[in-house]
Amino acid sequence: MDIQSNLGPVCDILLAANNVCSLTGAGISAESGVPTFRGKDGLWKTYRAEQLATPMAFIQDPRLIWEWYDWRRGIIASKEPNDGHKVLVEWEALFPNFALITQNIDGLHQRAGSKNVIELHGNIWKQRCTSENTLIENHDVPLEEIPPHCETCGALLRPHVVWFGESLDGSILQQSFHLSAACDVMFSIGTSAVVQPAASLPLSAAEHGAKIIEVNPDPTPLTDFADFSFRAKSGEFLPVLNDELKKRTHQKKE
Ligand code: BV8
Repeated sequence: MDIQSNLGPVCDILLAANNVCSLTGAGISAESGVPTFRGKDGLWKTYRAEQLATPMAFIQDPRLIWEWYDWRRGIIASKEPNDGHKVLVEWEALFPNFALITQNIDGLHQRAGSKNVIELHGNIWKQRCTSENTLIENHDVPLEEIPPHCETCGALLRPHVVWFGESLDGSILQQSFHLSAACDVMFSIGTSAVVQPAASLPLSAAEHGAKIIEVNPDPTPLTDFADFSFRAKSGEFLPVLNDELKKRTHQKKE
């Protein structure tokens, strides 16, 4: 889809919108240097993420799984949010109601300055006691102890993330589907749109009449359902769209 000729129509839709929602995936952090989940850089040792991000893998070898998360934490801690993250921070103030729903666990949206981030799959900087279910936040890089143990009861800690085969937090999921159904525009940014139930959010938005805008260098299963699908990197495209939006907002005020 040609960017220049479609910026105008997209801006018109956004400037008329009250509720704007954005679903992000690993691709929005790619330009920060964080490996995506399924990209060629997504491998660790000889394992694919889907083999490691499961409860069974953790039960079988908690040390291996924590080594993987420790490696990811080290990479994320050394990177910075990119211009794509920063545009979404601006949109919290620009639109009357802006909702940011992310599949990412890297915390880069928060580090960029986004205040209200709905984390569907948890957060790599939080750990949960496997016995008491208590939550702690820990930013040590590298981790002092692998695998880490609860200081209160000594039980194993696990990453506070949602693994494959695990259900998402019911209230977070309900809130996300409510926001998707209520929005006028839904962005799908940097996600391969294959992981459920997150991938159903833009489809739910479309069913309720929202315009769908996808930003991804590659086509995805969502592409055919999108009103606009830009073959672009989010860190490059979002600032271009944001500049055009601000120009038109300024013109509107004159
Ligand atoms: C659930 C946290 C109910 C962990 C993640 C069989 C058994 C059990 C379950 C299933 C099953 N079959 C299907 C399922 C459901 C399963 C699922 O969807 N599987 C898929 C793979 C088919 N889902 C679940 O299990 C979910 N739970 O359904 O519970 C249940 C319970 C029991 C039994 C059945 C059902 C839980 C899913 C959550 C899993 N946890 N992460 C961790 O991170 O360690 S998911 C993981 O994938 C990440 O969170 C990631 O965010 C997410 C989605 O991936 P993407 O973000 O899209 O990343 P990806 O690499 O795929 O794509 C990146 C994209 O960016 C690409 O398109 C690329 O082109 C683009 N890109 C690259 N550069 C840029 C860019 N875009 C823009 N700019 C750039 N510069």
